[in-house]
This record gives sequence, C-alpha cells and structure tokens, in this order.
Amino acid sequence: MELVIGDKLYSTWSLRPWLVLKRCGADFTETVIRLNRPDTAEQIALHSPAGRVPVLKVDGETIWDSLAISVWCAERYPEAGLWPADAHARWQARSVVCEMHSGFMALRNECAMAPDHSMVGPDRSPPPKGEDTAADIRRLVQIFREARARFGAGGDYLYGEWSIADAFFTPVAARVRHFQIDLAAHGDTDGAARAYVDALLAQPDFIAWGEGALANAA
Ligand SMILES: N[C@@H](CCC(=O)N[C@@H](CS)C(=O)NCC(=O)O)C(=O)O
Repeated sequence: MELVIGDKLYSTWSLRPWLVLKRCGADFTETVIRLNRPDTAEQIALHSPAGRVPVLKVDGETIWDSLAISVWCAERYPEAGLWPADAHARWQARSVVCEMHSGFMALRNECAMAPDHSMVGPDRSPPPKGEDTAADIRRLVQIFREARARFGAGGDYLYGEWSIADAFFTPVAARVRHFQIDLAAHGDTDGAARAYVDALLAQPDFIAWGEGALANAA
C-alpha cells in the first residue's frame, strides 16, 4: 500500500489520511511530492487522475481525496474504531467531518499553510484579521465545545476516543498554533476548545509527522 502525499510541512490535506492510516496500524509506504515546484503538476499526474494529493494506491486501485481514503480505512480496518461507537456521536462526527471538508474557506485562505507557514517548527505568524475568518473560528469553537461537552467524556478527543473527526481537525489545530489564534476571543469561555486543540497537537502520530516534516525539509 502506498500513500502519495505533499510536503509534510504544509500539506494539510495529506496529513489527515496519514494520521488515519497510522491509527489503523496499516503497513504503507510514503511517496512525498514537493509542492509549489515547476514540476509539481507533472509529478502528481503520475499518481492522481484528479491532479491532487493525497492518493492511496492499494489492491490495484487508486483512491484519491483525504475523505475517500479515510472512509476506505474505516471500511478496511473496522477494529480501529475510526468512527465513534455511539450512534449519535457517529452521526455528529460525520457531519462535522463533512463540514470541515467542504467549508471554512476564509480560514483556509487567510491562514494558508504554505512554505512560510508551516504546520510544525518554531516559526509563528500574526493572527488573522478578517471578519469571515473570525466567523469560521467562532464556528470551530462551537463545534469543539459542543462535541466535547456532549460526547467527549471517554477521552481527550472530540468524541472521546480518537476518530476520523480528529484527523480532520488536526490541520486546524496546527493553524491555531502557527497563527497564534486566541480561541477565548472566539467563544471559548472556559478553555474547552483550547484543551482539545492542545490534545491534537500532543497526539504522538502528529508529533511523528512533524519530525518527518522537518527531516524532509532539511
Ligand atoms: N479535497 C482534496 C484536496 C486535495 C488538495 O487540494 N491537495 C493539494 C495539496 S495540499 C494539491 O494536491 N495541490 C496540487 C498542487 O499543489 O499542484 C482532498 O481532501 O484530498
């Protein structure tokens, strides 16, 4: 099984299925394509009909898009518990994953992960100023606080135990850290959303991704 990904320093879409595959204990190789280079499109086209990474190659098939790969993992590795066991939590988890996958454009645009804005490393950038971005952050805080309050009792993650939802919000946690976003100023009255973000940043597979990112970049 081969996962084709973009630069680990800033390919937020690649991070998600990488975390999910790690959680499954899947045995996979990584092919890293450097983004923002003259030959990037050509390199990606060797692997992806959609011209985007991540791509998973398995059983003679190509699966592209971070959500499609994550859903494939849940199907292939049911024992990994990639969706919450509780039905209500599971319905909510799928909803927030889809909301993350298709939305938060202002936050993505203003806090883009790119060569100067890496998901790991000591560099930090000033907080975003846009009102649409602030609205996105308020919505994230609402999602985090509601899920943690309703379903989070079994662990530190959104629905207690780690799930695909956490893979989808880990790039957001990296943005919160890099862009020094004050969640308290966006509705996190008691620090519950911040504690969740800190749990994502402390997750061992994300730390391993960061070490790999810095090694790749060296
Ligand atoms: N919706 C897709 C988005 C994938 C995407 O936009 N990937 C970026 C890299 S992070 C890409 O391949 N860009 C092509 C390029 O930089 O030429 C997914 O979730 O996998």
